[in-house]
Amino acid sequence: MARENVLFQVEEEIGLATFNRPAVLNALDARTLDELAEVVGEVERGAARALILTGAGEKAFVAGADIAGMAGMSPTEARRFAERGHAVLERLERLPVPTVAAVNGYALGGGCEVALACDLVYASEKARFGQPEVNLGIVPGFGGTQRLPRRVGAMRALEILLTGDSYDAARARELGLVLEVLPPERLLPHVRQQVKKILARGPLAIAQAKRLVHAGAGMSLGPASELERQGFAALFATEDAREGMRAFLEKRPARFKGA
Ligand code: CO8
Repeated sequence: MARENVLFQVEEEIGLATFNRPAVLNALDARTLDELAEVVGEVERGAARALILTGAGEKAFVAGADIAGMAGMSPTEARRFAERGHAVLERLERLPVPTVAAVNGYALGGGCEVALACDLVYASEKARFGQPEVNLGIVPGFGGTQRLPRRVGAMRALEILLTGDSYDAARARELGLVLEVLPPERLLPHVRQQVKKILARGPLAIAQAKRLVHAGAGMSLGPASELERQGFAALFATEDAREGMRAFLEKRPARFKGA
């Protein structure tokens, strides 16, 4: 079946995935999660050197899981739905290339959880963030109770999760959910600019930095530091590390090959 709910295009090696159900503010149903998994699969197979995620339409990035689809679920069906969401967001998080959420509007519930699974989050002035699940009598099921405290700290996460409040972009930045807030028309150009800057660096080093941050987050400091020592040493076997350091000493820009 052709993909409709998540559009995907690649320009200058940068993938752009657009959640595309504007009539329901890009809410995530099972098909949308499957289409996102397909897009992540394409990037895993080398389709793009970075992935930007955004939402179609004026109003929303993703306004959450599809409540109409969830309303009649049994606990078993809810568990399967949560497993589907977790699986795709874990694959998104583990991509070796940088992932960036360009949050153009509502990022609520599952939408906020998608942003939390991205490496970097930029927002338009129109964005709103929140985990409103408690208003529905449920809790986040796509990683929000775990990634949110890791990103903003336990107390801030608990305030967000327990009140169900939503936060404008400026407040979301103060909370640590967002790096920068931009006028809507500047959001994607700015994100592309940031991505291009990253892509000019050594790709193996970028993949290693991502891997170390994510793998180390669940470990205690001792084993995590050992992981860093291994990752640091491993890069010294690459041509890119030789080239990067030689280029510095020769006062010229480095030419990385990803090898
Ligand atoms: N699911 C389904 N439909 C939605 C959703 C959603 N999450 N959000 C909006 N829509 C629909 C509306 O029903 C409406 O449809 P219609 O035009 O047919 O009435 C259309 O989108 C436009 O929305 P509104 O008219 O409500 O637009 P407003 O500008 O008035 O309000 C809001 C915008 C504030 C974003 C409002 O739509 C809203 O509160 N939406 C729900 C937000 C929410 O609660 N999100 C969290 C959902 S729960 C969740 O994400 C859990 C994730 C983990 C799941 C784990 C599985 C077990």
